[in-house]
Amino acid sequence: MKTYRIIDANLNRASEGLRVIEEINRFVYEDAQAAKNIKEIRHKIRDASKRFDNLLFWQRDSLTDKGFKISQNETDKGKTDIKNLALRNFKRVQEALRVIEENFKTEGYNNLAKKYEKYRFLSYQLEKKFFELNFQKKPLPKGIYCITDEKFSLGKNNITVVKEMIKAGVEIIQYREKEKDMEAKYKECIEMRKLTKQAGTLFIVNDNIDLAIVTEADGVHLGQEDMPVKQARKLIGNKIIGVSTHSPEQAQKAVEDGADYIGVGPIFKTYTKKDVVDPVGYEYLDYVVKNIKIPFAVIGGIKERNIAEVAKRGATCFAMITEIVGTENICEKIKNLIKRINKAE
Ligand code: TZP
Ligand code: MG
Repeated sequence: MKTYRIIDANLNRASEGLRVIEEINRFVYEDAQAAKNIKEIRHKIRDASKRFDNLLFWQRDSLTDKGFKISQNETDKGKTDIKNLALRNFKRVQEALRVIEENFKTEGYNNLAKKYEKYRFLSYQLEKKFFELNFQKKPLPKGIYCITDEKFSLGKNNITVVKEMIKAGVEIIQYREKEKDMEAKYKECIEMRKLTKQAGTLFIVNDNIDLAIVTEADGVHLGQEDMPVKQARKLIGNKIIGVSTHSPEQAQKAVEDGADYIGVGPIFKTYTKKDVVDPVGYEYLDYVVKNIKIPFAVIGGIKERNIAEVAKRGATCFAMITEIVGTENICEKIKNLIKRINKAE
């Protein structure tokens, strides 16, 4: 009969652990789908042993539980963080499910034990998904890295342009807008974040780390005059930090400081950026290909006519402004650019 006391305690443990995870998904990450998935398994765990409810209830005697005294006397281990909290609760759920499974087996309820085993495996999957989604940084995608700039967008607004980029299937978009005030930029970023999230496109904000954080972008792109990487890291946690570099020294420093990727350029002459440095040409690109171990995106004057050449020298991610935003048919342009890259390989 004591087995039912164990099962009861562990059903509670599993449900409570799931509830903690559910709330983290709901309130911290505002991920309604994940919260719903957790809630479903929480209910299934309860429902599966519903017919034992009475028995379990009568076996319960929480106040004389020796474990209760032990945990009450445990000293406070200090502050933890959300990641740890979620991890601990996933483990708690899995352990509890294992205990339920084993105890139902002892009582001869093998099918029920199998059910709890299934829930345990489901919880491993949910755990993997949770950490992938919220904590694992995606590497810099290969291919086209789109950057906005409304004044070169042939009269289209930034949102329209971003919708076309998404439609073309690009995997990363950077919001770069030098002419607007913070409020206008904030509104655009909020809208773009929504669109890119739905599409699964990485969304990076240029220059303003505060804007990147409040709009829940995937990361920030910093120039040499912007906030240093080490300080930015303190604010943005493990989100993506990209840094513009123009020389081997800057590249080395970005790596040492913990940047996730670097911009390499301007490869060619460009009139898009005010006070831009002279083209670095292929010499610096060759250096990066050979010596730098983090991902990089080439930038500056990249066009359909020269992209293959740059690809042949070892670049795999190509950042562009005017070649993409300054064309009538963005989808068509992106298709053509990809064709050129693929041919160069
Ligand atoms: N950083 C180095 S060059 C450049 C930036 C932001 C401008 C790139 O624009 P374009 O139109 O692709 O040459
Ligand atoms: Mg900048």
